[in-house]
Amino acid sequence: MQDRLITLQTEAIEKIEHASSLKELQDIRVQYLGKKGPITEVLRGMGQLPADERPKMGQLANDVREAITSKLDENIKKLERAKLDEQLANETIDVTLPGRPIRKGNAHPLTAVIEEIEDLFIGMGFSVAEGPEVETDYYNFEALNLPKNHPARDMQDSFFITEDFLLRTQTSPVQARTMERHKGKGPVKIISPGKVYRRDTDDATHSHQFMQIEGLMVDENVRMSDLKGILTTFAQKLFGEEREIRLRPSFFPFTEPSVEVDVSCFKCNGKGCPICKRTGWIEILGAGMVHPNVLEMAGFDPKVYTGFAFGMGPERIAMLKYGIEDIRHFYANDLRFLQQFNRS
Ligand code: 2U9
Repeated sequence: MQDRLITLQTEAIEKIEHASSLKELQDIRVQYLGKKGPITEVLRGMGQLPADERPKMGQLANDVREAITSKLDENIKKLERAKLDEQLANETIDVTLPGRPIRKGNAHPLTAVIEEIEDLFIGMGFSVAEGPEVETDYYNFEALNLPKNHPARDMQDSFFITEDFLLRTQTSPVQARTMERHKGKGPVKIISPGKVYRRDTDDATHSHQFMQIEGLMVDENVRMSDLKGILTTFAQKLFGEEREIRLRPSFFPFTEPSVEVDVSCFKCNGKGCPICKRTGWIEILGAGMVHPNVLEMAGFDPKVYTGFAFGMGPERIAMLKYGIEDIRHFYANDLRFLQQFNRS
């Protein structure tokens, strides 16, 4: 039995030495030290031994078990150490290596222009209002003094979804809804940015979906000069302090009187260049005094309240600002185009 134990120890240690994985070592532990292992078996045979020999044999058996256990632990540590070293070796980061440039994105040029314009009007006391893109015929047309079968309706081809619902053709319905919520009490001072839809053939200057920013101010004694003041400040903040604006008579069903608003050319300072088509002026938006019918339909008494409104196309502003010739660039998501606006 003594030899058996010694042999077992030698054999186990041998195997432990040649083990190349933690798993193998675990298997050796179970194989030799497990309940069904040979050492346990030897110990079970102890009963056949003379009583005086048992303690010695017992001690030997424990020594063998101890020897195998400590050898196992030693080699497990060695293998774990080796594994860690290998991991460290593979994972060592050469801190002298240059980092991978984190490609920082930036706001879409349209978003940048819209946020810049929003900040300008928020700075003048306007708040930003938003509303549904799927609008009712009432808010998109009738509330804006465009009754059913009004010829001006066809001016802008609309995406009708049903008899009464369409994709809004301008953000004016947001103002009409906001005025109604004021229950005939002023002041109302909002801008409404957002997507609008017109059944148009896309080309360099037209898109079936584009952005708009409209503005509205309704209160007692709001005059055209207030509109001119607000738009002058807007133009100077966006295109340069030395800019001037010019108002030309125009027509919109929802404003009376109506004007087209030009800004003095920021390329040639009004001397005339290709950007301003040699006129010295660039048209940037339309505006006017809110039509009394529109005030009335929204619950405001036109004898007490007056208001002004304006509307602009952010794409047009961004194209002027960045010298972009084709409106479709804004929607094509071509990184070569978008990366030009990196403000790194
Ligand atoms: C209410 C009353 C009046 C909004 C206005 C314009 C003039 C205008 C154009 C700008 C570029 C449309 O996208 S565009 O081609 N818009 O010129 N918009 S006045 O007038 C309103 C709006 C709401 C209740």
